[in-house]
Amino acid sequence: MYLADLKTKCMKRNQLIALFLVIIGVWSCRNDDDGLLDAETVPPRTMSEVAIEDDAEIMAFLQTHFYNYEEFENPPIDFDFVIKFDTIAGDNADKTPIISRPELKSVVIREESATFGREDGEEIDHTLYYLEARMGVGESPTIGDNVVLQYEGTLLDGTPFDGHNTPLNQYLSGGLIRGYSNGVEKLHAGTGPIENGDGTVSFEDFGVGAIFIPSGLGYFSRPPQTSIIGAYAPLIFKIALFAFEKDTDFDGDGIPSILEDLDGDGNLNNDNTDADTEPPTVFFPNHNDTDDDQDGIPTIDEIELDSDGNFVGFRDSDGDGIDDHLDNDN
Ligand SMILES: [Ca+2]
Ligand SMILES: [Ca+2]
Ligand SMILES: [Ca+2]
Ligand SMILES: [Ca+2]
Repeated sequence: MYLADLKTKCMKRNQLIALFLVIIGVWSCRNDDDGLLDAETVPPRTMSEVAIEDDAEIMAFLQTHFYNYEEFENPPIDFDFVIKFDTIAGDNADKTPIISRPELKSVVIREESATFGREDGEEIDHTLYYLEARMGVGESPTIGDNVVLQYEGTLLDGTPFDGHNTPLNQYLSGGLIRGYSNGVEKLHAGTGPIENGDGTVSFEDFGVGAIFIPSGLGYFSRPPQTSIIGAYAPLIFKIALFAFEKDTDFDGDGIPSILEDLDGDGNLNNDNTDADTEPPTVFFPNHNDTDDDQDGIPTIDEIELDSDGNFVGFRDSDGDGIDDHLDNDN
């Protein structure tokens, strides 16, 4: 049902793109508003200084907390496979801290301060930690895929700020914070959906994990206005990754979204071939643009597809090293 829904959603592409624009619009409004508001209420800080602080806070959490790894290792009957954190103290003084668990891994992700409207030109390497408490039996999605998951977001002190406790469809490059998308893509999906016979579906052997996100891969100085998240707050997301649509083609131009990450930096929202010719008020990165070079020929007519419409490869008709769909003088 859910994967089928994803397909349907792809066909309702215009609605999705409209949603994407709303999300971008929200961010844009915040950009406009931020100048005075943030200058008055939040002292401006550099990403380099905040990154060091965030990493120290996350490390301190990982050193002073454990999770219910014993339940994951020997699941009790009816165990819900939900990660629970607690401090290492008292009766739990002998537990293994998260930092020492082999399931904890990390990846370094570079982010620009310009993403948050800063003009100091900083590009900072952030460490994103992720804990795969249970590895799903399936594959991992890419940041260009539609996924089906449940999540809960909390601050480092455990205060929840957001969540969804039933299976939810998300496009991992659709306006979500980078640390979230780049963390979810490390987890493994399960099997399903399995029809339960009563109109509901379930998933089995899915991945369960937690992601520890420094604010530079989160909201940095610009948390959502209606949220309890403060400026420069590191975040934790607990995830149950059920399924994903392999090689999702978000804009329906025939190219899997992940292949529209031209610079291969794990961010689909900074690749926009025709940025110079798009109207100043819009920004359609290639994964959300059906005519990537804006030459009037849809991308889908400038690439190689098989008879079923599946992506086969790119085309370079004039042999200048630039593929046709990115070459507006071809
Ligand atoms: Ca990119
Ligand atoms: Ca574009
Ligand atoms: Ca495109
Ligand atoms: Ca074109």
